[in-house]
Amino acid sequence: MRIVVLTGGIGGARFLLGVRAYAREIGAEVTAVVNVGDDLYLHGLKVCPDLDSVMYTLGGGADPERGWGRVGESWTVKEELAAYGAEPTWFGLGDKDVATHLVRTTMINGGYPLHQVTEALASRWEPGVRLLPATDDRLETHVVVDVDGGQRAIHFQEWWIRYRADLPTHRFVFVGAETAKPAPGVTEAIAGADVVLIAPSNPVVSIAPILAVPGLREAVTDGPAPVVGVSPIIGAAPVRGMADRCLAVLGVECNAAGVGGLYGGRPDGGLLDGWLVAPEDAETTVPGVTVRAVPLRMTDEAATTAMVRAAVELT
Ligand code: GDP
Ligand code: FO1
Ligand code: CA
Repeated sequence: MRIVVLTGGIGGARFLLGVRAYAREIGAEVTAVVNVGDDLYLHGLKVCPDLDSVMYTLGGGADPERGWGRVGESWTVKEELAAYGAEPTWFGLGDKDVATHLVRTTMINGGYPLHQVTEALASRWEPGVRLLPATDDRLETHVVVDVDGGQRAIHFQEWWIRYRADLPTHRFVFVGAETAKPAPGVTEAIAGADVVLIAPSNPVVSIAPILAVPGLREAVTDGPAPVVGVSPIIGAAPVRGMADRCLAVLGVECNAAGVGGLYGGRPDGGLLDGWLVAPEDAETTVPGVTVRAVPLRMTDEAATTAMVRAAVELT
């Protein structure tokens, strides 16, 4: 069996721990198609937060409390940059993490495409699933906001970290999406999948930028595999993070029905055949979609594996 997972960073990475465990049980192969919209250049270094969250989590090197970056991190580089007054000071690169960005940036500058760089980095971490960036091309999520008396587009990271998503916000723009191409292997993996899972990632800034790569959404909607999504919203709130603020910008209600409706049912040209919601959201309906309620809190690998089994069995 071949499983493809569309995923963002922390929520997606935790979900992938369960996908990997389930795949080991049944002898399946897993390909994760990872968001690159959060990526940015900082101090000359190419940083890929979602790819790194997935790689470090599956490789056993992630900080479990923060969710991003490396466990046992030190911050000398950050402190030294601050001593120079080097901006931005609101984004912190840990010392161990910097090594990843140095290797990545050297390879990118040497002409290697991001999927090959990702494969090279992952050979150290042995994540046990194939990690593919959604695209090798530069695709960045920017956010149109009112700030400092004017309307401006700022990078997603500045909106998320510096302003905690707490600015009058008009829309998200996936800069570069029009001309981006799916990374080699992405559409092939989707076309060859037995099931496509949409991780309980942020639908607006983790899943939407993946689907904004021309041809990628169509590969999923027109592909042979059933598509099952897992709700990142339990009750009326994200389990962590600020997906509520992202959904509000789109005018989508922050609940499992809102996100399910945003993805849409496949019979209506949407993505989903199946939608997993939490027991407290069991009344959720999405037109054209089979909805099932199961516990959706990824408290440990066994709970997450049970979620993944329920998702696959929904197809
Ligand atoms: P990010 O890129 O690092 O923001 O991570 P993702 O986009 O992959 O995941 C963020 C989403 O994961 C948030 O909207 C959370 O609500 C969701 N999430 C985190 N933990 C859980 C959990 O235990 N269960 C469910 N269902 N969703 C979760
Ligand atoms: N999140 C923060 O809240 N503050 C940071 O200083 C920060 C630094 C950082 C460095 C590398 C990395 O891979 C992720 C980092 N994150 C940080 C997390 C990240 O900005 C977001 O959580 C995700 O991009 C949202 O998916
Ligand atoms: Ca993300």
